[in-house]
Amino acid sequence: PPTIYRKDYADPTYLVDTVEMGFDLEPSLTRVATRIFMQRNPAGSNNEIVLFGEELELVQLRLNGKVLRAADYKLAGGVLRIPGAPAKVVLEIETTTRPDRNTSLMGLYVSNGNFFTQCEAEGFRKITFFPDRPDVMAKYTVMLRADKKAFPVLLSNGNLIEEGDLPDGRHYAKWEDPFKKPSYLFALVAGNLVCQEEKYRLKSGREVLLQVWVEDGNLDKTQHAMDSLINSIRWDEERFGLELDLDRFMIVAVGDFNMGAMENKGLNIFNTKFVLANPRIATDIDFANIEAVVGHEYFHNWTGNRVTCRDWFQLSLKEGLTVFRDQEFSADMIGTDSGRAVKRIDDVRVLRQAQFPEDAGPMAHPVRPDSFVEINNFYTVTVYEKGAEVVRMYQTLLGRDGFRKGMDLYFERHDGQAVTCDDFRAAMADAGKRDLKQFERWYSQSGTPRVAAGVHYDAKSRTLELTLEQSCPATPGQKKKQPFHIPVAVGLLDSKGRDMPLRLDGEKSAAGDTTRVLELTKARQTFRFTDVAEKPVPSILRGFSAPVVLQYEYSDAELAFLMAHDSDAFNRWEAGQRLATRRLLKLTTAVQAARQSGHVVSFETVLGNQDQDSALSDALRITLRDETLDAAFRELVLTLPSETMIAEQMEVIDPHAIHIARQFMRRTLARDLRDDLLAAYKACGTPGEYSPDADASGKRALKNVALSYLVELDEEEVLTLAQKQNDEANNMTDRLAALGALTNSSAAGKAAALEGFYSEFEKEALVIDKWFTLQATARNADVNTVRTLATHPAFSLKNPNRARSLIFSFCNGNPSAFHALDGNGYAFWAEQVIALNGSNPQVAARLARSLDRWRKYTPALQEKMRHALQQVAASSNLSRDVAEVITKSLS
Ligand code: B3K
Ligand code: ZN
Repeated sequence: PPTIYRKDYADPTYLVDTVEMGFDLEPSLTRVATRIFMQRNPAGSNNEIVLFGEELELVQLRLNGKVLRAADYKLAGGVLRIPGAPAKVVLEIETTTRPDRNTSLMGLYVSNGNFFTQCEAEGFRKITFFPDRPDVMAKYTVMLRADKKAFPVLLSNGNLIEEGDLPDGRHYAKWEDPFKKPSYLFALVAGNLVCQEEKYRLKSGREVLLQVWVEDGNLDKTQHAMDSLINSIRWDEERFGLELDLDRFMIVAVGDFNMGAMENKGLNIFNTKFVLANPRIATDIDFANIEAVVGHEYFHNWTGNRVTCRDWFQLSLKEGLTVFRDQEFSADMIGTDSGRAVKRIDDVRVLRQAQFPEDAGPMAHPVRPDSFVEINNFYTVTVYEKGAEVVRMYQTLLGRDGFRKGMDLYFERHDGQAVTCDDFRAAMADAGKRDLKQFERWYSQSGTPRVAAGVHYDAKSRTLELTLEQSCPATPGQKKKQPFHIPVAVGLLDSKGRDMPLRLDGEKSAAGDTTRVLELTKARQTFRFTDVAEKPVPSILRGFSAPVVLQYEYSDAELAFLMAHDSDAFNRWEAGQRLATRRLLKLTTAVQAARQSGHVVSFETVLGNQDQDSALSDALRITLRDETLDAAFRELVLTLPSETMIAEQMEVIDPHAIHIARQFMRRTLARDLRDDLLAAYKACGTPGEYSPDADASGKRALKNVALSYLVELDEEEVLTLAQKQNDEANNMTDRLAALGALTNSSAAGKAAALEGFYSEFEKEALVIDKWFTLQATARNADVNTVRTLATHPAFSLKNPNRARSLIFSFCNGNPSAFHALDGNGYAFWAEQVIALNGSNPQVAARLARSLDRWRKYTPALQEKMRHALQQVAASSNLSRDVAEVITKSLS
């Protein structure tokens, strides 16, 4: 398959003014009639009309009323070309598709008897022939016709302008979207659905209709999505002055969906996972995710829909920006400073856990990629989460007001247009009167930059020199990197742990702010602080002010000091993570050494002897006891870096040694902190009515992390607590935590608890997903556990959520079992990738990514991984999606 390059961008030859579509919806054969009013683009290079179409039956094609014969156009490889076309064209196209056979879930498909569409990135071409590219924006009118009994609800973008009955038990609905949009934002839904609706008054006084559509029986699970939508609308008005531009806004939930959700204009389509919630079936994390995703899709209405991307290389223009907006929205919804810090820590954890490895692996790409084979493979944590960090850096550099001015200018200039990341950067630079030329490198260079810091304090002159040195490792296609423009937020702590005034050399006096954003633009720079009364402990990269790895040799004592005192909550947490990581790496090395020496009786003894260091336990105890800190924050501090996170710190990854070391550390901490954990568990017990708010969910998080440590002790008393919580929980958060604790313990009742859970929630697909995940990631699970679960009647590879709940959870979330020495985990992975490749290439390609860090592992594992990769590579009918991932992994 060919590679597409950003540098090859060419303007469309024809632009579309309006599109009229008629659908005769039948699951086995749907007829689509499309009328496209187009004009030659003065910027285009010729008079050839270029349309894309895939898996379509072309019934008839008419140009300005004249039927085209096969000789009048060329149709090959999914591209239909009509050469020598006049300046003004009305193109009429009749096609048919087979939605019930569409297992890729792209284009028009059927899920549980209802019709849905997914067009981003290039799914519209599976519905009709069209210049399916985001820089072709047009107004759409859509007529839907279907059997009234089977499909009583007919929805599309924009406003409903007409509906009525037709002969033979059929009916119709006509929708008109008043805004120009690219084809990827087209949507239709038809089926047997019900909705919760509310009228909402905008700040301007205009009233809008809000609807959340679900399958019958789920109306008791829509309130949180509705509340989240209302909060999103209000927030975008307040924070960015952006108003909902439609009179009607709909969210529809569907059980079969490739990703999280889709921002189709006025008709957002969501994975049920990000809509349906009530305390019985959803955890605190689900509630938070729903708020974030509802916000995200809603915010796209401006950042993505009103202003869209010129081409798919610019994807982060809308995605990075919209993730940043949803992160800020969630933080503002919590409202407190400490709550904001918790949210920030959560987001950085995702970045480090998923994006840093991507940036260091064979699929590494810049935030604005230069090439791709299959665009769907580039909806990545780099484009989304690193992209959001890049947007956050504008705000850090320009300030909140400056950033807002930049956003205002962006909309002033580009409303209704399809633009580039450079246009966004120019708006920021012009509004803030800043030179952001060098900042472009965040878009063009891949890899995670390193910032090494060194400090030198001179007591005599009372000056502190902070030297920052940046570098960036080589990534595929990019050997040498140029320096980035990096905002580094810094504070200095005195010996009592207080923030010191900051005065840079040359400044008249210290600024009021005790955090200073230094701008690192050269490979190496020294910043000199004067009037520094005593030798400080530096707090560097506060709030994680840039997506980099900070290298600074803190002593253990300094880390414990920062954990106890830093006014920057992020760095307080970070200090604990550094301390834990350092120790975990030491223990991992000890496990490897012991294994090498041959006769290991028990790692417990070996590790117990080698490391009696209590610095971490002591520091954690102080945090745990500090009731001035939010429970949510204490929970984050108590949570050790994941096995994946530790793996990324190693030259050669040894998943089993990491697992043993981390488990040992959890047991040690459980022993050292037993009484405090028990006290926290009891203090945070929150009976009474469930609420997903930050305070209540923080308490549950702390309580449940305490429980998970305590069960490591295998004491009767604790196992009884877990069993009791499992039996009495009045919400899914506590229930699932208890079930997890039991499953990972030796409790007698664990099998019964798992069975009880299944039968209680058998009818709740999203809960059964959790049931599969819990078992796939359980400590005693191995590939055979997962193989057995895959034969369970409730398992299906065809439903993406279910596939992710079992297969992805095991391959990505249970490293020590997946990387079993016999290679059986990899063999299983290869089978599943091949099976999914046949039905759903997009989901298959995601799973294919599970082995892309194979070169980092021990030689024995590498060999087996390579074998599995080659097995997939050699299988027939490999999709473009999977082929790209496998080829890049092996190259
Ligand atoms: N824009 C969609 C993602 C579409 C993915 C296509 N493979 C959801 C979102 O980011 O909001
Ligand atoms: Zn998005």
